[in-house]
Amino acid sequence: MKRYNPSDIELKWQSKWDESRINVAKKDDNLKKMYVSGMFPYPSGAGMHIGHAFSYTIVDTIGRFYRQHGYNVLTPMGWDTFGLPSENYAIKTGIAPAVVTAQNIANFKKQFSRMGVGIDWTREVNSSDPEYYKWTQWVFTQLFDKGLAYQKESLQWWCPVDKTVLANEQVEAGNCWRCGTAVEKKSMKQWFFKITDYADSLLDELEDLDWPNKIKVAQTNWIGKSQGAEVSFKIENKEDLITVFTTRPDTIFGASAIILAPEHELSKGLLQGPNADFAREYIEQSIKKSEIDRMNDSREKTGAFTGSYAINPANGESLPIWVADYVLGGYGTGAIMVVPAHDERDYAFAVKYNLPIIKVYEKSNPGDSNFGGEGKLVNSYHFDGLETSEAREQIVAWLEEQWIGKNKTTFKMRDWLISRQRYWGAPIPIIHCEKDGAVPVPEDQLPVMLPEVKDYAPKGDGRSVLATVEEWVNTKCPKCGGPAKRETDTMDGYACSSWYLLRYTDPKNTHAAWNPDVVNYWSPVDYYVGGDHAVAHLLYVRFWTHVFNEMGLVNFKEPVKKLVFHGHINAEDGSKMSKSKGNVVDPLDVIDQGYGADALRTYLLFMGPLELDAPWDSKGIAGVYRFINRVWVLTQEFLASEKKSTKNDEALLRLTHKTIKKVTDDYKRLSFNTVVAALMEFTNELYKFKVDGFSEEQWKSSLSVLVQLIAPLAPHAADELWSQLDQQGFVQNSSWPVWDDKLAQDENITIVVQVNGKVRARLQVSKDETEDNIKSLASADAHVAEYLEGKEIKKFIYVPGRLVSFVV
Ligand code: ANZ
Repeated sequence: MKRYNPSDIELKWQSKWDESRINVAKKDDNLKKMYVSGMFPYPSGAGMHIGHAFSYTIVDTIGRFYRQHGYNVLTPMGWDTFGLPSENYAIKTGIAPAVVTAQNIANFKKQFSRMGVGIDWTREVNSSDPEYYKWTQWVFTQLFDKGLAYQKESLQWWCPVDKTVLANEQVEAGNCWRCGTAVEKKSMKQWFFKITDYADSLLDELEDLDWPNKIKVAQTNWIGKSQGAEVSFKIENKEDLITVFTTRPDTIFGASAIILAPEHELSKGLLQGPNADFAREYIEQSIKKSEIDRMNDSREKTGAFTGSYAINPANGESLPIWVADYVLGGYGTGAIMVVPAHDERDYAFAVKYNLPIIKVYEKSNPGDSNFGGEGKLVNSYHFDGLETSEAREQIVAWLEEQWIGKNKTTFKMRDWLISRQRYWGAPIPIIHCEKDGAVPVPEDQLPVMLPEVKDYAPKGDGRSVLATVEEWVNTKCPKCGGPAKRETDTMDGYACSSWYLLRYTDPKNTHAAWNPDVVNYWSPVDYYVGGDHAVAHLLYVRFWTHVFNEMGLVNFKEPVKKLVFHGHINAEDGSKMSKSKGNVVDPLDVIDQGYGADALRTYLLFMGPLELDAPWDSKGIAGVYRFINRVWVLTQEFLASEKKSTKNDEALLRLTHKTIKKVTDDYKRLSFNTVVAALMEFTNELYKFKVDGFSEEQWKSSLSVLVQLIAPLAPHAADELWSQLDQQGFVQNSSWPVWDDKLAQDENITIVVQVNGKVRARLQVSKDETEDNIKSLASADAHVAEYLEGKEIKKFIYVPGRLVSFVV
């Protein structure tokens, strides 16, 4: 009897798949398409890690499942190659980033192949390939033409010793992460994309997306839409007005001060009297603090009185004007009215600095905290007695009549800072001309190639090393032909990843970034798989697609229909895997230890619901290996047997149909852990049936079904057994087994699963299922698990045959 030895069969089938070009996808209007992609990886020198293995196994399993259903499946791959690690390596070694990148890609490709991940390599893209970044640059010029790319002076962190700009993450407690020097803010011209113009449409479209709730919430909070009003306050003895943004104009009678952000344009000009020097120093110090520190509400509030006063337009009262660092320069108008009675931060500030605390509404719910919430107005003259919501409208209308107030919607999201003063990125395709200003590079002159340099280190003047390549910098203005200089900033890598999903559909196009017909056939992506970038990438790619839609370049707004946001795989003890701790599991080691790719893939999907983090378990992988081995051995026994029995067993038939139904449903729900469990169960049952002997026809059919059902998980073993069973072609090209509803019918019942009173899932369980089993089935359900994750289950209720309910 042949033994199951993954290393004998896996390489063989991998080359057969490659030879037959089974994963090459062609547009075919007669076929239903299915576009499945992972987030393209950064090909690091360390090679593929377990997270890659997990992510791309999910992609591949979905792809194979739909191929077996006759879909025209697209599973492409590409490389996110620009960025700091390669550049830093180049600075250290002098080896060109492109050279190292090419080596790393070759290694990654081999590794994907070893995992059995089926990829259409004819569509490979690489973001640092000039053929690719030509079109990234082209998109930039399109955004520029639409007024969506602009240059603006903005304050950046600057290290006076290293003479370089630092990212927010590179400032540690006010000091440079490299040399420890106190950083400064330096005003520099930077390029931005106007994502804020799309804040509303990005919010609106979010609602209907089939994305995990937590990602939608993260994006909603990031966009941070806030409806309120702007109100202008006169300054005593001055012409200027201070405009504040408030979500609670109904509390204007309770204002007891005005606070300006330290960086507010009026703050220094208002300093007068004995406190002026202190306030000036306070402003200087505050500007240096990071926004994250300033937003930390647990910090004690600080501030300084400017010596000036404003007038409350509602009641004519004089309000001291302060400067305080908890008011941020970049949000709203950078100025607030302080209402200590109803805002927690203002309260803390007022207590510290002895400002009046004036209550201006009574809570409708007296038990509630004083802050926030609704009620009836008091101490507010003729508005007394109004509901707060009504008062908001009336007070704004009243201020509007006097031209000092209006409704205003504000967003937390800022424009996307795209400039990087680094070498290894796509050069921003702009030429600066004294006469014509910033001129985009015309399409026929793209790409603006990165020039070759010898030394990649920034020179310390805050510009990228590109600024030193004079023959590259000095050029002609595309408009007037006069002498001009190239922009020396490169683009943030997120620009490259904001359109690669479109490029995959038409990767060889040399006339355009893509052909709309081709993109519109394949897109949007049906399943997009990843475990990171909840906000940045997943928001930017939506933003660009909204713009492309407006430009008529694509016929959809949203690039991704279903987002599969998976958890992370931790070390056996539950801690994060990290090189320094030496607890990293290398997927290729696991394969080489003899488990093979099939067991690794199947185990990765068996670890739990995709959404959840899970610890690696070496016993677990051994168990899954044994399971595949059992499928193997059973097939060998069947092949070697005399097949004496001729009777077709009704129970075996029913079991087979039930399994097809259950497994198909679970695959569709991406509930792969329960797919594996069901196939293990099926295999166990088959072993029980075999004691009666094998009947040729029925067993061939049941084993073939088992092989087809396991194929998306363990494709190599599946193809091997498929051919041993004398079936034709690859399993991927066979058609998915169908079940007969009558045979698949179980005495099943439907159990409703609630979490905190909300229905989160409906479970199909056998009517004899035990309470314990139902509880674990319910908590393993992906939709339920999402709401249980990280929570303590306070109560569990089971109403037999009807309902389970978790209270967390
Ligand atoms: C008066 C007031 C009374 C406020 C009250 C709240 C409660 P969101 O919801 O986050 O938009 N604010 C406005 N601009 C700010 C800035 N640049 N930095 C810090 N805080 C700022 O919050 C809006 C509220 O946050 C505004 O409404 C303002 O305080 C404060 F009972 O005005 B409010």
